[in-house]
Amino acid sequence: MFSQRAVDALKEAESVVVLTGAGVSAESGVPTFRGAGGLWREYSATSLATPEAFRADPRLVWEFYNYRREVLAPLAPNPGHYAIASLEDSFARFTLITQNIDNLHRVAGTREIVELHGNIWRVRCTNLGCERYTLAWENRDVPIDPLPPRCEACESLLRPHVVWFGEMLDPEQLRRALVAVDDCDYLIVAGTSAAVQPAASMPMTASRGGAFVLEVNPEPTDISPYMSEAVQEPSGVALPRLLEAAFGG
Ligand code: BJW
Repeated sequence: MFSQRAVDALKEAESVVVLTGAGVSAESGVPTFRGAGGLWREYSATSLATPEAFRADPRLVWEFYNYRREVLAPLAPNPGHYAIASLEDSFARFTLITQNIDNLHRVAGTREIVELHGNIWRVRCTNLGCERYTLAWENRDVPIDPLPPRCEACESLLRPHVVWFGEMLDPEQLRRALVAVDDCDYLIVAGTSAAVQPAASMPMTASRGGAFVLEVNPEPTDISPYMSEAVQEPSGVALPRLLEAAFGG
């Protein structure tokens, strides 16, 4: 349960950032990456979520992402996603920075979103010279077939529009995130283990800048001791309650 101080600081805030990770979608049925039941417990991250893995076996990597798309297709946002969407219109400036690729924040109605690690429903070309190299487009056909899929424009391999380990984040998405974090006076960090850079550093950056930083996670993380407050509850419970306490629902 959060303190009155956390509620009052939110009411007074003008520039709010919410940073989310896989835990925010856990109550929708999306598997997290680390911890019990996490994807990286069952599958090898280095064999499936690196550019080297894709170069070595694009078909295997596409099979993994098709499987993930099939798991995600029927899933819907949960009360945590909706609480975040409701926060957007309460502040002069609001940015959601998500590490999630599942699109559920958009489905819940959040408009100002930075997708730091991409979007699993988007596809782009691997050929630097192709117009579709940077232009990702949405493909919701599940599964993508035949594998591995090829670009209609240039016949090169297509890839999921996600950020793998060792890859640079999209510079524009990262720039928007860092500007928002620098500017904010309140940051909610929900459902992330804060194990993956550069997202993991953002709560500390906000804290050093003087923002109130509220962590929402049923488990303590490495950054918990440095937060203004850490609430050990599921985000689908804590975030609607925070919204209710600050704005009466
Ligand atoms: C609940 C809940 C409930 C459960 N309610 N909560 C500096 C130092 C050291 C290393 C690096 C560094 N800078 C870069 C690196 C390398 C690397 C990195 O950080 N490695 C670390 C593992 C050490 N970073 C990168 O490679 C990044 N690129 C980059 O920085 O480029 C420049 C560069 C490269 C190399 C060297 C130096 C610079 C790219 C990172 C891309 C991450 N990609 C993935 C896969 C995306 C595609 C896919 O899905 O397949 O993104 S990995 C995976 O982890 C995914 C997630 O977005 C990301 C974060 O995970 P998240 O969301 O935190 O999930 P979990 O499972 O870890 O945690 C869930 C949490 O929820 C838990 O705490 C639960 O308790 C909680 N929870 N139920 C609320 N109901």
